[in-house]
Amino acid sequence: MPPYRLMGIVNVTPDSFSDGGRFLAPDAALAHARELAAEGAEILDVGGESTRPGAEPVSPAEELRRVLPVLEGLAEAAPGAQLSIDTTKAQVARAAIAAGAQLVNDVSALRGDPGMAELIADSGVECCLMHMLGEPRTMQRDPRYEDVVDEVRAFLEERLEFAVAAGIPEQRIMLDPGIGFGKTLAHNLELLRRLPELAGLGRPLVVGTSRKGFLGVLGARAHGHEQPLEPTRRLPGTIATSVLAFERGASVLRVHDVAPVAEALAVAAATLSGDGR
Ligand code: HH2
Repeated sequence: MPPYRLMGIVNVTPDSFSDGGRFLAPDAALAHARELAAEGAEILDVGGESTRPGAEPVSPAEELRRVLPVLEGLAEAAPGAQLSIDTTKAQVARAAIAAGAQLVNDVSALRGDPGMAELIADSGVECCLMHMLGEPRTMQRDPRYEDVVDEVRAFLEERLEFAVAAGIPEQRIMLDPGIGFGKTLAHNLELLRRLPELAGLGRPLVVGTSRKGFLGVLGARAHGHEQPLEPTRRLPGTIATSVLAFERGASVLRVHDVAPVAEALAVAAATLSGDGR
């Protein structure tokens, strides 16, 4: 068993920053998710609401209309994969769990919906708690920290305590620094560079850099261009940061392009362990 897991991103949205609209039809999303599972995604993260900077909120009914057929289809079509629901709403999570989701990926870290913690505690599923400064509509307007790593660490520690106090066993909780969620390029780099400080919290770390804006900026600089690279051209940066995050303690990598990241991580893990068999 590799010392990491890949979480494949299944965005059933018209407006996600990198693949909005491509997989809005349930059949297209299902086919895409099956492909990600075949490429090595042990977790499939299904989301019906974009959290890109500036995104407008979606109603629970609309979110459910998008994600439920995909989760129901995947429960049959990809029985080996762990299904994750990317939502901040308890109503959406409840129906998703009934349809087969075993993990709730809550980018609000249980702050978005007062019913979410109890639902997760009672239903026995796992959860991922992510750091975000502000909310998606406004989070990239001049985010500031004294020390981003210290502040993210303190936040995650507090949310972990909150979740445990609400009845969610610690073994069912993963933590995520929330790359790109209310963070500048420098903040993202600092968090990745000092990831071992977050690994010190003792829970598995999820890291999602896939195709994010800071990789567009750094990638463009590498070519001497001013305009950030388009999201679909950010795979080299996604691989570099995913490998480094793994080396610094991440155990789940959330990515759009599963096959190439799986290959890069296999090589990185073999190199680190020296095990060529
Ligand atoms: N990033 C996004 C969404 N959900 N969840 C976790 N735990 N960690 C992340 O870094 C994370 C996340 C944003 O990426 P994407 O889903 O591709 O975009 P969008 O929110 O526009 O659908």
